[in-house]
Amino acid sequence: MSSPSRVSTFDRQVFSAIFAVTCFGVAQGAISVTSAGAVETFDSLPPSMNWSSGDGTPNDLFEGGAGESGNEKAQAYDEMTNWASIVDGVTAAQVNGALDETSDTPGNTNNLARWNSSNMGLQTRPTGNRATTLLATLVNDSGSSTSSVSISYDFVVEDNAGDEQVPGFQAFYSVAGDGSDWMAIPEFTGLTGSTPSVNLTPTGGWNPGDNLYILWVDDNAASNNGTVIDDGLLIDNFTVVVPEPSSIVLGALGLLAGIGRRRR
Ligand SMILES: [Ca+2]
Ligand SMILES: [Ca+2]
Ligand SMILES: [Ca+2]
Ligand SMILES: [Ca+2]
Repeated sequence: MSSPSRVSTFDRQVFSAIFAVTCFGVAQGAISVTSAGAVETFDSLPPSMNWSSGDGTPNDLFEGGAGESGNEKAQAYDEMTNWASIVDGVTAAQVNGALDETSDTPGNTNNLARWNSSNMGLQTRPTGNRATTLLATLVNDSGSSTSSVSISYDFVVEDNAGDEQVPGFQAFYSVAGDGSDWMAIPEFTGLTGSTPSVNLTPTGGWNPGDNLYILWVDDNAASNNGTVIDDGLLIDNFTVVVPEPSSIVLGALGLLAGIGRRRR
């Protein structure tokens, strides 16, 4: 027969295990951005809750319709000037498929974004679709609301012949993730090589526990007389920084808010 103290120890162990699993589950739900920020170096295939791509179903918006030819898909967005109209209504849940994997360098073509185990980064090089999507899902674990969040990464373009109809990525961010609030990120859009950085200022701020979604869309280039002209786009060392909450700054903001309320 177990003594009461042993049962108590067992209970504590069970509780600890449940607590650990619960915490682990929360931490795995998205890229955790603490007050120290976050850095993703892609040493292994990231979980789809953090980094994802289209789910590859035939009627997915970016995959193209089942009755659409390869050329029709590749040409679908070639004249597109308003990419915001394409992502408007797209939910984060529609871009929740796992990344594919490859070790080829330069990266070969695929309809999904991939983790490259040779260069330890994420890549896109579309084929067989309208565009390839890459989604980063962040969560504010800093413990504070922030009005701004800085994001940067290393960006490499492989086989850059400069003849794509829509070069580089079209990039957007969203807090809601329900398709209602995508905002363009010009600093990440149309690039053909650089280390981009941006300071995002989400409307209403970024509150503790909220997600922040970054969406990159890579147009599938229509072939030039049968020649594949799609560049390979590579992202590495994805870095997120949130400003340190300062009691002086918070105090000043509170004061300004108070003044604003009195003036209304
Ligand atoms: Ca890396
Ligand atoms: Ca492209
Ligand atoms: Ca295209
Ligand atoms: Ca193509």
